[in-house]
Amino acid sequence: MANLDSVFANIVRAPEDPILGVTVAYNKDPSPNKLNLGVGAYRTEEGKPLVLNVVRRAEQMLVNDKSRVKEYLPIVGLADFNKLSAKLIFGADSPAIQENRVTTVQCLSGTGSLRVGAEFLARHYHEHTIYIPLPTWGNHPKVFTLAGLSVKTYRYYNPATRGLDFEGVLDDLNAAPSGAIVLLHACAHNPTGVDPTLEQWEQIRQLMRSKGLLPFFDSAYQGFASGSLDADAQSVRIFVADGGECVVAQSYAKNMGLYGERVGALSIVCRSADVASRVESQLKLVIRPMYSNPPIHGASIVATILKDSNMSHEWTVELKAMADRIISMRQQLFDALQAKDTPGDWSHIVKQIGMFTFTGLNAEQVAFMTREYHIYMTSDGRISMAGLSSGTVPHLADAIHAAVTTLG
Ligand code: KET
Repeated sequence: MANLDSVFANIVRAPEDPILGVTVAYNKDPSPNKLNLGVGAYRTEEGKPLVLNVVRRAEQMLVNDKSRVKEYLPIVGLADFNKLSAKLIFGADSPAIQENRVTTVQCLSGTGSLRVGAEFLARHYHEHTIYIPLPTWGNHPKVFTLAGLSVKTYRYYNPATRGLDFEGVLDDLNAAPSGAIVLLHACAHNPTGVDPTLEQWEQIRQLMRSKGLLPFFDSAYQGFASGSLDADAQSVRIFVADGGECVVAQSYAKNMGLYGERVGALSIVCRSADVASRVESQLKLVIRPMYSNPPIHGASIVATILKDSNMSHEWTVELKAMADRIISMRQQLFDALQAKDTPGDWSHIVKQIGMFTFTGLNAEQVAFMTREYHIYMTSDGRISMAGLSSGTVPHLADAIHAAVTTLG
C-alpha cells in the first residue's frame, strides 16, 4: 500500500479541540434544529454572527483612505493601538501609563498575547511555575506548558455552591512558592461565570503582594460581564494602583466582535520606565522569530474606533446591547426551566456572569442533549449564552429537562 511509504505513516490521529471541535461536530450535523452553544461567539436574536456597526464604519473609513499602505508594522505592532489598548484596560488616567512604566505590544488576539507573555516569563522571570484556576479555559494549560512554564492549579470553583471557593483560592495561593505566577481572569471567568467581588479581589491582591506572586491577567471579556468597560477592568486596576508589577493579555475578539481578525495586546506593567523599555526590547526578541510582526487590519479598526470619542461611545452602546442580550437569555432560560419544574436549583444561571453558564450538567447528560436534541456544547456542561435566542430557549429548556429527568 502506497500509504505505508509515507514518512508520516505512523502519525497518530489527534483528537479534536475540546472547544473548537464542538463547532466541527455541529457543522457536520444535518438537523435543521441544531444549536451550537459550544464556542464563545456572540450571535444575534436571529442566530447570526454580528459585525458591530461601528466596526463596519471604521472599516469603511480605512478602505476609503487612499493614503493607507500595506507595509509591515513594527515588531511590536501599531503604536496607536498599543497606547489606546493600555488606556482601555488600565484607565485613561492611570499613573503607570503616565509614568511610562507600561510596555504594550500588539499580539495575535488573546491567545497570542498569553503565549508571548508566557514565553517572555519563561526566558526572563526567575519563577517558572504558573498557577491557573480550577477549572479554567482549556487552552491555558497548553499555552503555558508549551511556552516552558510549569502549570499548577489553585482551587476556584465550588461545585456544591456553584460559586467561588474563596477559602480555596486564598489557601492555595498562600501555599504557592513566593514569586510564582498566578493566572487571573480579569472578569467573566471562563467557564464558570463566577467572579470574585471587589472586596474579595482586594484580599487576593493583598495576599499576592505580600507573597510576591506575579499576577498575569487574562482579559478576554472586558465589557461583556457588566456591560461597562471600566467596571470590568476593576480587578486589573486595583493591582496596578498599588504600584506593583503585573502582566495583562487583552483580546478584542468578543468585546469588539473581531474574532477572526486576531487582535489583542500584551501589557507588562513595570516599576520604572527604564525597566519597561528593557522588557519591551526582549519582547521583540520573542516575537520576531515567532511571527515577525502582527497583522495591520484589525488593529487599525480598533485604533480608529478608540481614538475617536464618537465612535468609542457608539462601541460602548453596541457592547452594552450584547451584554444585555446575554443577561436576558439567562433570565429566559431560568424562567423556562422554572415553568417546567425541572428538578434542581437553577438560580446559578442568573447569578453567573459573562458569556457562559456552567450548568452543572455532566458529560453523559451533555452527550444525551447532543444526540437527542442536536444541542452542541462542551462536555464540561458549559453553554455559551451568547449563542442562544428567544426562539431557541424553549428547545434548550426541553433538552435540559429531558437530560435531568432521564439521566438524573
Ligand atoms: N482567554 C479566555 C479566558 C478565553 O475564553 C478565550 C477564548 C481566549 C482567551 C482567547 O481568545 P482569542 O480568540 O485568542 O482572543 N475563548 C473562547 C474561544 C476559544 O476557545 O478559542 C471559548 O472559550 O469558547
